Amino acid sequence: MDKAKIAEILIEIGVLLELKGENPFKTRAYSNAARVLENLAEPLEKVVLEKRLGEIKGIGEALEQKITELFETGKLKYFEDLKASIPPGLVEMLEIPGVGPKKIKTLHDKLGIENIAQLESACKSGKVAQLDGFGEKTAANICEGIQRRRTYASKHLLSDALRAAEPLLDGLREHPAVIRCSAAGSLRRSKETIGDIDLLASSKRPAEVIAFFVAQPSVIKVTAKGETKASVILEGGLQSDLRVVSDAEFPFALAYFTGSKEHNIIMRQRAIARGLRLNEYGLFKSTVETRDPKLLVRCKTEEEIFSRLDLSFIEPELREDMGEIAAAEKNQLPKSIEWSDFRGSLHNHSTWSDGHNRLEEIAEFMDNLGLAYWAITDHSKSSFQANGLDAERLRQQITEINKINDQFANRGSEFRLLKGIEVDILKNGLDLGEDILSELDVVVASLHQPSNNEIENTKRLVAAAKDSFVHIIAHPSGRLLLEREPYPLNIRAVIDACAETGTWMELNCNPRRFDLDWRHWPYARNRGVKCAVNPDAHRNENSGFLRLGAGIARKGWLEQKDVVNTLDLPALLKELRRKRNAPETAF
Ligand code: DGT
Ligand code: CA
Ligand code: CA
Ligand code: ZN
Repeated sequence: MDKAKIAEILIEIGVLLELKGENPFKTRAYSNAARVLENLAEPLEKVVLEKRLGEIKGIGEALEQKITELFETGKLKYFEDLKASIPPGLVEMLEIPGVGPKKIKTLHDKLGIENIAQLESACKSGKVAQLDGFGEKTAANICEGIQRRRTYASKHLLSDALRAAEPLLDGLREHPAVIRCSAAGSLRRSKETIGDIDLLASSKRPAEVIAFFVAQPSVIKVTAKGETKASVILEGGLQSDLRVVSDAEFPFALAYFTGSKEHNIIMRQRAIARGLRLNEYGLFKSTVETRDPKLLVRCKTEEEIFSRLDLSFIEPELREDMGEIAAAEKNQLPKSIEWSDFRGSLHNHSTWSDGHNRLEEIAEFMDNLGLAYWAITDHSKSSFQANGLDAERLRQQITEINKINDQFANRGSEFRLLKGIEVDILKNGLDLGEDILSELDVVVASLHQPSNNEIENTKRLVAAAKDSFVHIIAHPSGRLLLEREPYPLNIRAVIDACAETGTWMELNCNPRRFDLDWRHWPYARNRGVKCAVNPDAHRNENSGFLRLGAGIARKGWLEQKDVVNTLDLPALLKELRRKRNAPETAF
């Protein structure tokens, strides 16, 4: 078992012990040990083999033995016994936002609550509000959290759905009985969260394709299986539907099952207005519902279907009933950005704060990817839990980056790290002063500790946008998909402030964020606000988020010219200098 997995189990043990009401020193020892393991400089294997675990600060004899057992066997009897001694309903309650082990223990001890259903009814009957340390507000929050969890449980992150879908699609593509295949549904539309994975294939031998699909290694349960369609549950709990159609039907089925439902309804009406019928089987010369092949208007591709309805091709990401059909009619659809348009990224972390890679490693990696620049924007000092930088350390980092850039220049490479910071927006302004900010190439500003007051949050973000040293407002809403709602904010006011001051807004493309939401981008774009699609990378592999970010940017109707990190380095540097040189009144 590797050390990340072991650390995870240690953390879980700490939580379970807290649920049991063990003393806080004992419970904290486990989370401390987990952190120590994660930050271990040498390979765990070496330390275990040389029996030196016990010598490490934060790991006593008992922990040494447990870590060794996990490392060697992948199991831990102590952990299994501990889990078995706690009702599973109590552990499940931890998934409710704002409900921690201490509260759960109180609820269990005082009200005998053992699962989420009992907790919900106790909240509604007012029993929870009467408990010491709870109150009306807490009870209401718990209720809301339970409801939210219910909706979230049926949704999955785009990144998780893609990871599950790709091997399935690869398998279908190579299958001899498959003619064409594609993802459909919300996955093809690149929605930020996915209900289920819809797959479509065309074949003359559908039964073979269905049999192949349900036998895939990632399938843990087959929930429905017919001649031409099947539904399965995949590892991780995602559901996937496969439909197999004839190749003549394929483009129509693809258009239909790509959706969205709202988009389909308008397309259907458009067909009817032309004396035609559009459904999953075809486009028919008929005034009544039919699937009669003699009436079929043959189309080999989706493009031909759109064209037959006097529309230019609408990219799947745009099919959300956000005005795309009216725009397609007038040939005014955006020329969607492609992920290969990106030249770099403007918001990322290194080991100087909470990132996992050193500056040199980052530079090498991004240069090898063919990118032209990569901004290092570690956290500022107020984010002390993320080891944020003060002015002094930031100056050291600047020196370090200059050195690395010189090395690249000396070997004739044009790749550059950009010097930057992700500066916290505090109640009374930015976390760092102008003297140091002025030495940086790029300043990204984030609200990491919002208040629960809309006016207050809006004021802080607007002030940051007006600051002539801030280039980008990062993850403006603060949401975490399926986890945390946005903080209260007047987002239009923030967009307007960015438009007036020439400040850029981030489309943070960490798949848990995708923030600013794609639904706001058409407004921002119309106001002239430029977008930075930023992976907010904490490790080199996170550069892959850019690809997901392109999908979300396309949903936001963004084109290459709207996105600043598609600029080449000289053009980008010029744009970065523009805001600082501009007099405040110029906008
Ligand atoms: P999801 O799975 O909740 O993330 O969202 P979708 O869009 O993938 O929805 P899903 O899986 O229920 O259905 C896939 C597509 O099938 C959907 O986008 C449009 C089409 N579809 C499903 N039901 C209907 C319907 O009742 N009417 C129409 N016009 N289209 C439908
Ligand atoms: Ca779906
Ligand atoms: Ca479906
Ligand atoms: Zn960040």
